Amino acid sequence: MPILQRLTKLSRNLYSFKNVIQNYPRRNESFLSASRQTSTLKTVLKASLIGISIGFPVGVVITTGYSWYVNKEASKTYHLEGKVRKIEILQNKPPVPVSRKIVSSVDITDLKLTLFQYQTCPFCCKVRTFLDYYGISYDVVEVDPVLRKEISWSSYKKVPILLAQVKSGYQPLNDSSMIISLLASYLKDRSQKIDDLTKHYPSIAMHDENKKLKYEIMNKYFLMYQDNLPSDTVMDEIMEERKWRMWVDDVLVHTLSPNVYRTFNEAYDTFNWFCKVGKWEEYFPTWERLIMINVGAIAMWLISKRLKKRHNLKDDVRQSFYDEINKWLFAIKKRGGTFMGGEKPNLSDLAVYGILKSIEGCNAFKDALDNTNLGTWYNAMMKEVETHSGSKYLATK
Ligand SMILES: N[C@@H](CCC(=O)N[C@@H](CS)C(=O)NCC(=O)O)C(=O)O
Repeated sequence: MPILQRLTKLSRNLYSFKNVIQNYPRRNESFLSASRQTSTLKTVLKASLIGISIGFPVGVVITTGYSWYVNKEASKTYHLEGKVRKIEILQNKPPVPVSRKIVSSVDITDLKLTLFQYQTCPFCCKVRTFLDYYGISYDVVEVDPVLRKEISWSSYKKVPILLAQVKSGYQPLNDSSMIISLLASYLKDRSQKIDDLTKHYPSIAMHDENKKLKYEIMNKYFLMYQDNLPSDTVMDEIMEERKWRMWVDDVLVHTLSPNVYRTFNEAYDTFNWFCKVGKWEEYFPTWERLIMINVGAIAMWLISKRLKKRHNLKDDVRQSFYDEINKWLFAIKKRGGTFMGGEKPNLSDLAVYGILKSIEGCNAFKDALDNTNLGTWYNAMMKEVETHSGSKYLATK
């Protein structure tokens, strides 16, 4: 190698050695900060490990404890699984004053009915719609939704309860869909006895997905035809009607609360409307009414948030409400008549109308009229129900 070349290489080597020396402290510093980072990471890891080692067993203990408790509670009632809860006939009418009498001049049935209800409960509106459409007279007992003392005689704690006078006393009928199926079966053949029909709708004990014991009413969407089974074509229509009645209870009704209690102000307006149409001023003292409005509005506003989640409604709850209404209207259009039942309403028309009637005075209902084509069907239904047009189809005995 020529001497000049060697000298150049030496100077380059010396330069890079100097660089290494000069950079050493900086490299050292970054080494130091890296080691600091490592120790921070270690601390975080340690903390997480401690957290996990405490949190995990605590979590396990809580979860195991809770499921042990749920299983223990459920085991107390497992023997009841499949048991029928008999709904006894009452010897005497409960001593509760009747709030008002609905007297229909076209009533050709000899039914003697008392409806225990809240005026704006969707399930109660559904039963009233059925009775009004067929022009059946009935007494109404308005129940206080907070104290519910008017139904203290009943082991079933929800409304509607329909009390039907039978030969041996008063037969309580629980659950709106069961009440409607039973009465519709009776109207097809009025030689049947109400208390005999009740036996086709037993209340059976079962545990739900949370292992809680509840009573489910069997056949509540089924009409009893006895020996007069309908033809296959009619059967198809009956199945379609049944499908929509179930949709009303399982889907449509769950869009109501998150909509009418959407904000605190809406909840408060809704309860004030309930007070007005339910004539609470007439039936309940001021202190009771104030509790009903204020406790009700706050509670329902809070609960409606949970209901929105539970029933998977969209963030804009109105949209979920419009979607379901549109689904219903589209099915009617596809079928090709004014109603789901064709040219006269069937039980699913009565159910949808009844449910929507319960929120007629709320903003959610007005918004639905403005944003969907609900109005045409709804007004046609209103005419049918208010003129008791169903009574035309009842055969005289
Ligand atoms: N499946 C029943 C539901 C009745 C129902 O949930 N009624 C509500 C009033 S809208 C009630 O009484 N709730 C009281 C409670 O759950 O304690 C029916 O169709 O009648």
